[in-house]
Amino acid sequence: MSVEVPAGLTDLLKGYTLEVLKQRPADLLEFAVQYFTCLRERRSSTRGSSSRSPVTRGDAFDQDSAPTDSSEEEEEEEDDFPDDFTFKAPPPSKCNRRVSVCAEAYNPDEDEDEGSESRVIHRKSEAQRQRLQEACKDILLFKTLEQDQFAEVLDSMFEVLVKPHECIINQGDDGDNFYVIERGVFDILIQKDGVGLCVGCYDNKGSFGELALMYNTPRAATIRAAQEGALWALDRATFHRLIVKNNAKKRRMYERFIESVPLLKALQLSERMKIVDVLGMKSFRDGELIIRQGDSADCFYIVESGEVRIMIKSRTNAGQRSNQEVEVARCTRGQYFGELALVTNKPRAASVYAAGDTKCLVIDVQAFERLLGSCKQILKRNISQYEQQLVAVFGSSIDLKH
Ligand code: 1OR
Ligand code: 1OR
Repeated sequence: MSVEVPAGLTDLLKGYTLEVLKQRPADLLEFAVQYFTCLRERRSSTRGSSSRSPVTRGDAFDQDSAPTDSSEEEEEEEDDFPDDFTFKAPPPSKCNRRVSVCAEAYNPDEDEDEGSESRVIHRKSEAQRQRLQEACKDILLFKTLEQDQFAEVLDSMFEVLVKPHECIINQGDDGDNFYVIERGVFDILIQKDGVGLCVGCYDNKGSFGELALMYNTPRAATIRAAQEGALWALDRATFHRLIVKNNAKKRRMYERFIESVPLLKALQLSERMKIVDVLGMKSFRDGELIIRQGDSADCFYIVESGEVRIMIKSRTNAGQRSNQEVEVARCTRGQYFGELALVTNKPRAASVYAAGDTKCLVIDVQAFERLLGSCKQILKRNISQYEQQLVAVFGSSIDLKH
């Protein structure tokens, strides 16, 4: 029995399949409805006008406005599939509840329809799984998850390969995914007076894209690949279900403690809670190295319990650094360390070890820059005290701030 395949069917299905593979939607049926509706609208708008006027349906649609000749247009009409048609699925309708940038945290407990039925699993090869695990092992937002929640996060993540200069996130857009960096350098750009200003970068590690998903705000920055790279993405629904819900728990756990940290007293409650939302917790055993003098810095610590020893390599008579370490200070509950290298943009000035079992809250450098701006004066004042101490201990005058 021979079956005639209607003209255009193959292209129609191929287009849909390609978009599914590219965008990996959580709900294939919902995506199909959106995709084909959009395609139909595109077709009627093309038929309705002799020229290819772009469809204006907001951010969700992205198209090539390259002009084509009339013969091509005829061909398209025949198979019902315009070849300049590209489709970007609009985020789920919840995303339309856009609020202002300084909004309070979105309350996950109000969300009822993000239950386990919306679970997405992206199959991975053993090699992919290992690369994913390696990329995620130091991600602070994952540090306070239970083991099974973390496993679910890993199951839901999917690989995204990026080309040089590709914008992964555009400032002002709605949030779709949260990204963990496997490899590559990514610039952080902020629009100022119509110009994109580079305010920092991620160098082969870290994560971005959490803010729009946590607070239901437009993307706060543009993230652009400086070179070819690889990312792991976590879709918005899974991020809400696992990370944002976990944040509600984190707030309950750390609210009191964070309020008691002297450094953070200058901040407003909502600012302190934003710190809680992005912090991670790390435990260290007695004697474990937390920071190594001379290393480059990517985070800041607050001691939650236990104690740490700050050790500096002493100098020889000739002024050379010897291998002998001298204890110069200790930090206990509520005190912080690891700010100096972030403020000065220099390598770590001292090594830090756990003295007994110790727990520290950890904030990454981007969140430090973003959230602790108003604490910088206090930080700088305390850094001046290090300098005086340095002279007292080593008899040399070193400016730690520059
Ligand atoms: P998002 O979902 O808003 C853009 O999408 C992401 O860029 C954002 O989440 C953060 O993960 C990341 N200010 C705002 N967002 C930043 C910043 C940042 N850095 C990284 N992101 N600042 C730069 C700090 C070095 C403050 C600039 C004033
Ligand atoms: P960091 O990012 O350089 C090591 O990483 C951290 O140790 C440093 O930030 C400070 O947070 C912390 N001199 C240098 N670093 C110190 C000192 C210190 N104390 C704590 N840190 N001095 C002790 C002053 C009481 C001067 C040493 C002679």
